[in-house]
Amino acid sequence: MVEILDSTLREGEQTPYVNFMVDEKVEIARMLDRVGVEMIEAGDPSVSPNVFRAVKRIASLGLSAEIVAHSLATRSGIAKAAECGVARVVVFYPTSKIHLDAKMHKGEDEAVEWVCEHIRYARELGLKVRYTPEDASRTGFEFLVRACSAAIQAGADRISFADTLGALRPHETYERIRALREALPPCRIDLHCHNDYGLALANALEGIRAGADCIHTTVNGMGERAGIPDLAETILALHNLLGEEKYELTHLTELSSYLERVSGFFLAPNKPITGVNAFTHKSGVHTNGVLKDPRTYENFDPALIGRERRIVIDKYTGKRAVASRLAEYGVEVDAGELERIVEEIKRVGDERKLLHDADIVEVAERVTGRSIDIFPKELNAIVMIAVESHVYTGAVVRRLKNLKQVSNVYEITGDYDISAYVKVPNTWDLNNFIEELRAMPGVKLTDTRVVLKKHAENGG
Ligand code: HCA
Ligand code: CU
Repeated sequence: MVEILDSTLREGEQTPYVNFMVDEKVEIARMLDRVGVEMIEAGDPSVSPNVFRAVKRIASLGLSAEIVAHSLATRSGIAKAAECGVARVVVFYPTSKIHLDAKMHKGEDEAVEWVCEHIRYARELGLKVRYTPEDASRTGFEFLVRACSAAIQAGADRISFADTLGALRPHETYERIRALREALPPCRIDLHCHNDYGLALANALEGIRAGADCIHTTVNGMGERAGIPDLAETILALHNLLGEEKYELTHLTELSSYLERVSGFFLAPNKPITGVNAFTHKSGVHTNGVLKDPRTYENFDPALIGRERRIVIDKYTGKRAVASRLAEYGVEVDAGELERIVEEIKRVGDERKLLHDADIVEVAERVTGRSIDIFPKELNAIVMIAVESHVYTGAVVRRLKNLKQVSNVYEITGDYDISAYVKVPNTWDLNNFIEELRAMPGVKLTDTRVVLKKHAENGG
């Protein structure tokens, strides 16, 4: 049965310019546990005091996932991992000639001896051990087998085959893992595939097919350079292509958004599964197909991961999509009108970069000669309020909270002191509300912004 180790908190934090706060890490670990990943690599406690704190806290949460600490093959690193109370430590040490020569200045025999000594130390401290031969994919096969076999002998029960540079092609990963599986004594094999040629997930899937047990992922595919396989893509591939249904798919979108928010590392729109365009259809041929039967251009229903299909209306769009968009606004048109509306959309589309829904409705109005009222039944606005300097802000807040039009009130920094979220039936009522507000004692100035579109709150 395939397993997933998620390393967002370790490899993911190695993404350039990304640093998580301890509380954020705890939240991420909880969310990963809800998804159901088997292992969470929480960090290398030797990196900094806060990484140490985060690993320790995550280890104490009582999550179902096994909590793993990463460490170089040093006694102090392994001791720190044990202090954090994790179940497992990773002892990582390179095996490729280039890494041994350039970084470690060690020969092969010395390297094996060093690794085994540290694995034995970790076992003495009561830790389970995964051994990672760093740069395994560029290591001579015979030496790789020798190093891994010795590590298993010394007490490691897992080997992470690290394609540290993402240098392999899928068929090579298959062959390498196949041979490794046959050559090694019983152990679990993890696949840590970097994405330097965009082949990480393909490599990982080939590794599984060849008999490996576990795929390493990060949320949003974060990590050094081009990162490693994305958690959501991996889970959907396992679920839909390999029939592995044990993971909870509904949290993936939320987890990805949360990571974007706390990391400042944003996804490309065309990113599979979690990118904004992953379920958006544009050309007439595609939208027509999808509206007749979504299976024409969707591998699976986006609702599976809590997402929605979107259809873009512009010069590529056909009649069916335009009719369906107009129907969303309760606008019905006959066949002749529809034809002319689509023609007009193509003409307007050639002149503009973006067509908004309002433009489409305007075209429909022009073509049909009917006025179309698509304004929402409720108007939402954000009203910013500056308070007189001698007035206590809290007093104005209290008054605002008693007004039925106000749904939320915030005290804020900047030129204004208060921001209120207001819901009224129409512009007339909004105007009256603002007048009332201006007359309120203590209110010096207001600034009102009408909300055009409300998006779901980040992170649910
Ligand atoms: C690194 C180490 C590592 C380790 C992978 C693992 C790699 O280069 O920072 O422990 O499975 O890619 O080799 O991330
Ligand atoms: Cu890595």
